[in-house]
Amino acid sequence: MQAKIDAFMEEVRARNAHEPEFLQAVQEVAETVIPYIASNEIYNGKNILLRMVEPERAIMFRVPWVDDKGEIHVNRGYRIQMNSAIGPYKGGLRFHPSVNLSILKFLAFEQVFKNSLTTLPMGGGKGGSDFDPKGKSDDEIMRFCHSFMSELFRHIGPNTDVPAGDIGVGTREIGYLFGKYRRMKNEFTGVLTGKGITWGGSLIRPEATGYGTVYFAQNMLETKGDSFKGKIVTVSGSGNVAQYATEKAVQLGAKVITLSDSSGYIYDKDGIDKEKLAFIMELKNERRGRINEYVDKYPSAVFHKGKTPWGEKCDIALPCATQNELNGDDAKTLIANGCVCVSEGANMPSTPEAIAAFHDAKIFFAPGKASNAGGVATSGLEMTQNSLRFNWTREEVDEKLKQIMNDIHKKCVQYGTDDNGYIDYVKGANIAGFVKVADAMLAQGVV
Ligand code: NDP
Ligand code: 2IT
Repeated sequence: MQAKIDAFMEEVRARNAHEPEFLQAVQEVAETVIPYIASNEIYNGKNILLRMVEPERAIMFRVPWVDDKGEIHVNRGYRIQMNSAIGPYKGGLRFHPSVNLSILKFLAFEQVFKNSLTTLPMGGGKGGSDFDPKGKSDDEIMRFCHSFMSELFRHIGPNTDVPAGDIGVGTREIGYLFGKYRRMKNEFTGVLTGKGITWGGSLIRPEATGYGTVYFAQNMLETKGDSFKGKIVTVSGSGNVAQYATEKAVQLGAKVITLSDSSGYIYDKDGIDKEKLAFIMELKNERRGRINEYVDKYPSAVFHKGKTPWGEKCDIALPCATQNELNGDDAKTLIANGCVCVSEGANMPSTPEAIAAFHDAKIFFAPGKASNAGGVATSGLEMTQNSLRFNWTREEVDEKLKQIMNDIHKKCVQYGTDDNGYIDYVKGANIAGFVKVADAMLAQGVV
């Protein structure tokens, strides 16, 4: 079996040699899905996985824009349309200086499996730009978004490809992108998700990724009769996902002791309560400040410059910042400190060495494609509401989100339970995500 996996990876590596993140994401899927294919006759000899690692389309374009001083800049824009076998391409846009083809292909590939797991009819895609929103004025952000959409608009549509937010893209950016699309197409359609509430957005979409990550962790804990009550939780990041993961964990009775950004992390031994979280939201979402400002406001907290939170003792860890932010040594430290549950809010935050350590220690580990699927699932619910021209209440959307996270958990248990009873959520998510897309691809022939 290992020889089959190695041969497959060799072929993928030869074609995508300079794409380490993409190869990392594919390797993880190959290791669990290739053995499954081998033992399931219908998928044999169809090269389905080889077809799935090749984007249906990858678009790359110039994004010129003018700053407040009148200087002209050029960034690179992308949209990877990975797989549309089960629905229109769906996935976020990331604006961050690290964005490149490898990162967007890994994200688009993960998105195909994640969207399949949500039970909703959505294919997978991802896009973005190496534009750095940090330190830019509102007007500069608007001009950049308008320029980006003046090319992207010809490749997307409510039945073709429906982008949303990701790192560096929130409601403000979606607003500017939507405005430009609407003007260019002369259409008001559900072409983007994460829209504002008065112009086609869904209640709970801002909360959905963070809430879903906690709901999924709750599902895992419940398999052993455990819960969030009284637990110590470390969270990384301080953006959209981290904020709402913190909110839900606190609501469920946990104490969240850390948050971070790319400059370091804050440790608050008293816990980040509702009032402190409101401060973080204002700091990050309105003033666009840095996390170290937290200790000016709450002097009993400590800022650890240039460090990640994984050295702090906790019961539950929620990595909600970015890929490969938690390595093998971090995982070993977490385990040694008694951590029993890791639920990924970010995409691929744990390195392969970290995942192996979690599996060896037999603790609960949920890969992002399962545990952070609540965001895109609620985007799917936004699309449904747009098509119905109707809005559901907060309670209705939250209930549907919970149900979807339950269903994803059940599927992971179905496909991921090992002979010794340990639930390998990586295997479960990969196989369950694969089956739906593969069956659709088989039914539609070689297209
Ligand atoms: P935001 O832009 O709102 O926040 C990102 C946070 O992560 C910030 O605190 C940022 O710090 C930190 N961060 C980003 N890059 C790095 C880095 N290289 N090193 C350290 N910290 C970093 O993004 P989101 O909260 O939306 O996204 C966070 C993660 O969740 C991403 O992996 C994203 O793909 C994933 N995700 C998001 C979904 C959504 O609906 N938004 C859905 C599913 C997954 P700083 O400000 O210093 O850059
Ligand atoms: O990684 C993700 O799932 C997202 N950034 C959300 C995508 C979406 O279409 O809502």
